[in-house]
Amino acid sequence: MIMMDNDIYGNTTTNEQKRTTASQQSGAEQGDGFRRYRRAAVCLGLLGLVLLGVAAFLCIKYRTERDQILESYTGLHEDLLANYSSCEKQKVQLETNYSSLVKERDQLSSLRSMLEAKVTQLEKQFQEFNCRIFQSATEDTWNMSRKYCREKGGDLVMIKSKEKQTVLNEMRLNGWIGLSDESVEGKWTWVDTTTANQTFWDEGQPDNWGSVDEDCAVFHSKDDDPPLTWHDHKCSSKHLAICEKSAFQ
Ligand SMILES: [Ca+2]
Ligand SMILES: [Ca+2]
Repeated sequence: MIMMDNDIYGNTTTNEQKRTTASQQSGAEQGDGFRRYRRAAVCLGLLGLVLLGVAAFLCIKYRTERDQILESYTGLHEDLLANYSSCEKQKVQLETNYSSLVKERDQLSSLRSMLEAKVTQLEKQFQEFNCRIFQSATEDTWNMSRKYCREKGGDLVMIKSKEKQTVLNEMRLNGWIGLSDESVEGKWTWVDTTTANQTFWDEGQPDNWGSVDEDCAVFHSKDDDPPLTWHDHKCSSKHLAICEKSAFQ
């Protein structure tokens, strides 16, 4: 019986030891599992933080770039509007200038037609006088101007009628005419030696101005009617030549 008790006691102890060992093994396993779970949780937490940080960084970067693009677009839009406004103003200005130029062109065209008609009329009138009028390009003395006209087949112009005087004045000519009193003071004669019976001296002319011997006649066009345009000048002074020659030369 005693042996049986010992056996029972021994078995009980062994069983308890086994349970204790099993319990310890189970506790150790639970501890390991808990640590693995904790490490896994920590890793997941860290991963989550990393992902959160990356997401926050990407979000900030996206917003920054978006703001920069919007700002750039706004600036570009304002520049385009400003350029468009400037172009519109230039367009209006160019249209105004164009209209002004067209108007000016039409006026000039009208003036040209009028002048051409006037020239045609004057040429016709000079054909009636059987002469053609031309001028020198440079100013010279009376004698040198007469020489110029003669070398061109003509002479300094003679004016023996009011009609011719009027036509020359309408041509707005200025220069020497073929009239002088060099031979006899006060006796004005034409280059063909005839005496000037009908004259068109300006008011106060001839006057030998300043007691200078002024012996040659100059034609100065003016708007007065009748056109009194002649002045006596020193023959050595310089003016353009008003020449005439036969219309048939
Ligand atoms: Ca004189
Ligand atoms: Ca004079």
